[in-house]
Amino acid sequence: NGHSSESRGALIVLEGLDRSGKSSQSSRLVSYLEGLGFPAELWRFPDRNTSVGQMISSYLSNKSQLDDHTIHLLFSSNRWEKRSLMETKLKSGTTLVVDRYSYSGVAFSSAKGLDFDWCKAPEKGLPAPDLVLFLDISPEKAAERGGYGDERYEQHDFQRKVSQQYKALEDASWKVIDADQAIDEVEKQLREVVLKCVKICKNGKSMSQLWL
Ligand code: Z5A
Ligand code: MG
Repeated sequence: NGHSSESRGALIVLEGLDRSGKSSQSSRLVSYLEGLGFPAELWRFPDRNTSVGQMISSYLSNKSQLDDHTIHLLFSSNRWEKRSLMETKLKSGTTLVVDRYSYSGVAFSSAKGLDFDWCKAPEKGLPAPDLVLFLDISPEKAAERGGYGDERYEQHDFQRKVSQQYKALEDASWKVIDADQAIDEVEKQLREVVLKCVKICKNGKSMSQLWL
């Protein structure tokens, strides 16, 4: 009815295994939205620019060792430290296209063997995505793309476990896209759902909190 509802930007998250195409597609989506006149920004987690992000970066590149629980909580606090800015941007009408979010947090840590619900707990109450675009690809196909680098987690059997944990997180906000298609075809399919979502949020869909 337009009385209490307020126009805002959409929180759109891209998830998927390594090399599934998240970073490529995130930046294409931002250009697409900007081209249509919708304010949009590209975000990514981990945000390696903060001091917490630098600890995470050092861990990922094997320059430091951390207990599995500790690194899990650092990834989570890296999202919490960006929460108020995320909310401010969304309320001001900017759509955020986010390369990885809490789903990566839970999928990677639980794939190591940490308790699934324990992994979800610190994420509860973060801004809930309006749309999660899951770029679906097998670990084998993903590995064919330029090969994995030297970072922790970039190994075959581990990626398979991550894939299983992702499946356990799927809910109604997810749109699963076959990521083993040509890059332009994936983009085309993403554009369609993203535009729909941005329009719904602009028309005042209320914001909600993750996993509460
Ligand atoms: N992690 C965690 O444990 N907990 C958390 O809370 C969070 C993250 C947030 C770093 O993340 C690690 O942190 C990550 C999860 C963990 N672990 N690992 N490994 P990251 O975001 O820095 O991860 P990444 O290594 O940057 O992901 P990625 O390898 O960059 O994948 P991507 O972004 O999905 O793919 P891409 O860069 O867009 O594309 C990869 C290549 O494939 C590239 O050469 C493209 O040109 C090519 N490509 C893309 N699409 C296609 C198609 N459709 N066809 C053919 N080729 C393609
Ligand atoms: Mg990436």
